[in-house]
Amino acid sequence: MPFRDLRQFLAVLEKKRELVRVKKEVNLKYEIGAYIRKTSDLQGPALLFEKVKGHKISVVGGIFATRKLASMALEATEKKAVQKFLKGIKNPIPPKLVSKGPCQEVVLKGAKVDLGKFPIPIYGEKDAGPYITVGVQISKDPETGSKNAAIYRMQVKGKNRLGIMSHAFQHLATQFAKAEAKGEPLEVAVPIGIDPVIPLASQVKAPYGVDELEIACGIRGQPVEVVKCKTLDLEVPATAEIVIEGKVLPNVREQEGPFGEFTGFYGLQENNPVVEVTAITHRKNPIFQAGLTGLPTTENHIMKEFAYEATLYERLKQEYPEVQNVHYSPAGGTQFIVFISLKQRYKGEAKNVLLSALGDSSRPKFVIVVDDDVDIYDHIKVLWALSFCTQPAEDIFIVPGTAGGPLDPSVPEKEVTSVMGIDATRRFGVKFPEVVRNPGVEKVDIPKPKR
Ligand SMILES: Cc1cc2nc3c(=O)[nH]c(=O)nc-3n(C[C@H](O)[C@H](O)[C@H](O)COP(=O)(O)O)c2cc1C
Ligand SMILES: [Mn+2]
Repeated sequence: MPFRDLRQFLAVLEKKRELVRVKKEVNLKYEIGAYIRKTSDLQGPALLFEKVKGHKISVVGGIFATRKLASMALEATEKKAVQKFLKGIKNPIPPKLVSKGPCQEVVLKGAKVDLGKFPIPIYGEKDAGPYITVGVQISKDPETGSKNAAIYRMQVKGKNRLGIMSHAFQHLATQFAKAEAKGEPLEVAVPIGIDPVIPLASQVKAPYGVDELEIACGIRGQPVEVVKCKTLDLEVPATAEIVIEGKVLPNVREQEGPFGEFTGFYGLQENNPVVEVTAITHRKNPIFQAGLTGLPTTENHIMKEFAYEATLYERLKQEYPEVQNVHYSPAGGTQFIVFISLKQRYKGEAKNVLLSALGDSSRPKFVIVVDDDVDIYDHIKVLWALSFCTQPAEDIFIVPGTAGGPLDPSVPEKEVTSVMGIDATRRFGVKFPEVVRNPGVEKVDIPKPKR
């Protein structure tokens, strides 16, 4: 059964000892960020901050801090999570409109809107201010009405004012450009604290016009119940903890950032669009969801893994059925480094797979293809194959001047990069030495040390 809301997921995490309650009072400025940083480095658990200084609302953070937590959100094993995603991508289901939902138990409009009443953390030392980092921005195309759901960070700038950062190639930016050309605002609804499948599904690189919320419903195998917003012509998940309703203002740009980016570096300050908040609705005792972005690994990276892997796997598999698995390393921000395992059938196939993967719209920078006996989820094993199966002069190639991922501080020109393909499969068609094995290792059960 899919989760009805965030709370059901948190209850499961707590039962499985993957969530702990922080009883100590914590500060919104840096302290919540520091806690999530530490738990991310320690590989979990998720954290529920019960006492936030100056606030009655509790904060949950780090619920996607590890791949295991993300797979629990999908109610799948780590191995099956990609398949579950594919099911959702191939079988989207429309959400179900209902007349009311707990997310609107409290409705704040007009002068009652005050973002300062919500525990929105400041994460990084040089961040420009408090940031909403795991809301899901729901919006629609001003001409066709097609919907979109994705995550774009929002900087708190006042009681009812937020900065929003959507890269030009993202779908909200495309919708906003159309609205702005007509001199109109773009409505955007931001549910915070929802069934965790939804933020994960929002990371699918779906074609423009495809609603990622329908993909989430497909992954769940059941529609998400949605309610009409109070001040916008949009619908939001009925069981959200908090919903921000607002409008991206046409012809307004303000400085946004700096913010500790997914690259692990601070991004440049940019002039970005501004959202005027028209209403905030919430449950009676809402939980605010925090989420960390920064030096890998953070939940920002984990959240993208299954979605990106499912999309690239599906595309490559159609061209090269011998592809076994695809893994985006969080070290590369879940974008810049891709590992692929291949049951190579003919000479040169690994290089063709490399060329195809390097041309993917997710814009990887380094792709390594290994044989199918190499565990691509284990960096040591991939680097082992690189060390002992690769001849740099023959197996590595570089393509200069391709369109690259955003925010890469190493590029000489914005979003233009060289990319590298590495064939770390064994030399094809010649006898290669056997891998050392220790018989019976799978039967060994190490006794737990007594403490
Ligand atoms: C935690 C988190 C924060 C993100 N912040 C941003 C952001 O501020 N701006 C942005 O353009 N993309 C951001 N992304 C990536 C987009 O959500 C992602 O690329 C998504 O697929 C875009 O959807 P779209 O293709 O519908 O535009 C973020 C992702 C995560 C997981
Ligand atoms: Mn989209």
